[in-house]
Amino acid sequence: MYAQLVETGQKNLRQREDMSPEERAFQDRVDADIKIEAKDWMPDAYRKTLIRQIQQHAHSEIVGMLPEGNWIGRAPSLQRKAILMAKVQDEGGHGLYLYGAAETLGVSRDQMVADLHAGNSKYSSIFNYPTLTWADIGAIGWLVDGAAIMNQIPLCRCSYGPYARAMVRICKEESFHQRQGYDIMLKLCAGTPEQKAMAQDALNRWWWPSLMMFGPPDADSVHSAQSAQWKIKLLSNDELRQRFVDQTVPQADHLGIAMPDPDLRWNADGGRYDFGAIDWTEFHSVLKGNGPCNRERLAARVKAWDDGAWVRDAAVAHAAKCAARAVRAAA
Ligand code: BYC
Repeated sequence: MYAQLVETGQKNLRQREDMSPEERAFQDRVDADIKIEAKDWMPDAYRKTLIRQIQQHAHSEIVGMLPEGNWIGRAPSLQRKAILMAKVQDEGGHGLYLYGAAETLGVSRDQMVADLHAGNSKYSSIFNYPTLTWADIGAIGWLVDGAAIMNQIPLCRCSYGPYARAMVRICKEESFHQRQGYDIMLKLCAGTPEQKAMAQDALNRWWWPSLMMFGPPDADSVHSAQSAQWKIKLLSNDELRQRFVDQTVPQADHLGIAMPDPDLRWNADGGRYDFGAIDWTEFHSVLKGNGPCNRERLAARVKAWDDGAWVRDAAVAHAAKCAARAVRAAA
């Protein structure tokens, strides 16, 4: 279902002495924290790496609308419904900024969508899990958006200007999303025993997949070294995962619910929480297309694209009519 790894044409880190003069000048700009812009010269592998990452990110935003959109019609109050609708629309907007940023690198939106639908481009593993109860909407905002912010704040400082600038706005909106999720969890945890049990059950199911969002351990992360050299990645998968754990455990304590990890404990010497082993077999199985909802998610996206064909056709016909009218008026 999925391509296993995207080929960027570069297997090893390029050493300075192996670089062409153009590559050296490019690396110097990156090292000096000067943003790379769309029209600047860039190594082909840098361009391909960014297209790979930004389009996966865009797809994640769009596919990420599905599990939450599933609860708009069942939100427990008008206010919760309005908030959730706004959040899901925000995610659609994030997808558009990101597709726009990827287009500046020379790939078309149609190509990116075709890659997603053909299973040639990934989206975040997290969106292949189901939203079974209203508490899952709280857990997604708290944990999934929380993990997303942790990963995305450093991207606001990444070397590629259009991506970095898109991330600034996205991060502002994500922090509202995180707070609305935590607010749902606070309400449930202060409610009846049944409501608190729902919150605990959602935490149990979303905790480990949220930790997987940061990607494989650094030792197994094929793209990290090169992306770090190019300042696409400013912090490693494991560093970000650790920061997320350290930030989130006290929030669970405040809610009065327990992390589903018997090995979790405060490490006073290290100044961090040690946590249990992540099930990487599950992660790789989800990436291969075998998560609980992979097929459903892709089918929903393909159906939405097919159902929207008439809108795209109408927009193209309207644009052609306007252009013909302008030509006639100028004649
Ligand atoms: N899921 O060498 P690595 C959101 C892939 S949206 C699926 O470490 P890299 C939200 C990776 O792509 C959240 N695949 O890769 C939306 C690579 O495969 P390819 C999305 C994953 O790129 C709506 C292979 O594994 N955020 O938060 O250096 C509502 C090897 O990995 C995953 C972004 O996309 C995964 N979890 O680092 C609510 C942020 N992890 O491409 C919330 C931007 C790894 O060779 N992306 N893979 O086929 C990144 O920061 C980086 O791409 C990653 C991975 C840290 C995710």
